[in-house]
Amino acid sequence: MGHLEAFLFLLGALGTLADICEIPEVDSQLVEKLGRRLLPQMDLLSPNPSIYVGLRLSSLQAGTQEDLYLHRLKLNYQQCLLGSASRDDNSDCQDRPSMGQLALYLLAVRANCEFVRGHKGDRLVSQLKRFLEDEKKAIGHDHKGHPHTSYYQYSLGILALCVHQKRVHNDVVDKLLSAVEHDQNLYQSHLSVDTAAMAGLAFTCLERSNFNPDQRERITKAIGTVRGKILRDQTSSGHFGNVYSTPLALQLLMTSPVPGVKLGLACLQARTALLTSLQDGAFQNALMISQLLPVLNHKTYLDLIFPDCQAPRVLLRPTTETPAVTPALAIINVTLKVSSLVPPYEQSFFVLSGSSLEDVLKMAQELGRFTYEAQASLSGPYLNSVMGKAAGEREFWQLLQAPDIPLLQGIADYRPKDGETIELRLVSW
Ligand code: B12
Repeated sequence: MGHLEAFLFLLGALGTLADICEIPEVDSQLVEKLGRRLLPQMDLLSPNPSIYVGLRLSSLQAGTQEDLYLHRLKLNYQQCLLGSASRDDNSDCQDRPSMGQLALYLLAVRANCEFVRGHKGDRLVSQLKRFLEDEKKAIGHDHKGHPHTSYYQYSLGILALCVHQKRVHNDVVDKLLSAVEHDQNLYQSHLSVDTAAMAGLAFTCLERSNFNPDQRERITKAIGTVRGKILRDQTSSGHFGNVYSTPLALQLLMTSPVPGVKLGLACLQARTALLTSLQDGAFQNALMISQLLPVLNHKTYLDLIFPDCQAPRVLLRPTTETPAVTPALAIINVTLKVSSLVPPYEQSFFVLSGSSLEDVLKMAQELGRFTYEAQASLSGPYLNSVMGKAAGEREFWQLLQAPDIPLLQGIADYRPKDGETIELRLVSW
């Protein structure tokens, strides 16, 4: 090859590289440390399907603990979703799993290279289809309504059916397509990066499986739209949206190249940003870890179409090491504020440094004048009521660092700093 040809070849190779989102290898010890944080979570009472999916798509495994976990997931979801008799027997089954939880459960089954089958499997699939039909009705013919859950869960539902090779009705897909198409026209997009990524994963699965050939063109266009949105939402630090939406965003961007876009560079910047966040300890929450682990193993939820259950994975062992330095105990001052209610509430508390926001809420409740309620979710405790005022439909109690910075973590994970004021604000979404 002459010099010119070699130069052109190199240019071509670099051009192709620029179109591909690849995440270079991350230090395996760092990945293991992250994976080990899931182990104690796997002993908790209600199993979390996202943790199982995350582990199976990672380079790590939890041995027999993992098999037991899947067994518990199956028992739990089948009992809670099928048949009222078994529901009475099972005290773990307080709430019926939502559409998104059922979808995640089906992803977990597929992560073990199984297809849902038999009478029970068919009933779960029918149930998920029914959930989607109900949501479709809630959105309405004119697309003016909203799903009872969210477009995130709607996308999860379509994705789960798709990886199980179950066809989804064109009408159901149409609602998600319309949500993305209408969002595109808005100056400020309403779909979060997480939701856009999940919708993109669902569409890409449909595109690859060719399940909805009549809608193929719209599906391909919608994939381009959500990818474009995610790339536009890259921050100066490199994250797509924020640190916690970056894993799902990368999952989508990794699925296929985008011609003419410097995708490779954007993904490298995201990887660097993620590594910095990892080293800063940003990933403590099990659900967030479960969305990140596949990315660090170059996998995405689309790998559940044809999962590789023989791939070697490193066995995780619980750590025996104790923290090198015990942080000095200090007392800090945190102020809690609720302005959305009459009369407003504001009170300062002295708590140990390192306390979570949940610890502060508990203390406020114990001392009187303040009450709250939280409900368990796959992400941890979700604050749903403050001073007896429960968030209504499409409302939520937003957590803010006063005056106006929304927190990126929930009440159990966020640790206020000395002198900080935390506001709980009832807002619509
Ligand atoms: C939809 C959504 C919401 C909706 C939920 C309502 C609804 N009807 O769906 C709204 C807009 C209300 C919301 C609120 C918040 N959210 Co949100 N949310 C999501 C999203 C996009 C999907 C969640 C979902 O449906 N999962 C699938 C279902 C099957 O799982 P699930 O456990 O049953 O779902 C429930 C919980 O996830 C819960 N929920 C939603 N967000 C959060 C956040 C936390 C910390 C907790 C404990 C629970 C929780 O609502 C879901 C529906 O009931 C995720 C994205 C993601 N990557 O996971 C972000 C996400 C989980 N949310 C996040 C955050 C930070 C929040 C807030 C804390 C923001 C704030 N500053 O107030 C609040 C929660 C405050 C509170 N009261 O406790 C972060 C969490 C990061 C982390 N470190 O854990 C994520 C990852 C988004 C992000 N990239 O920043 N959220």
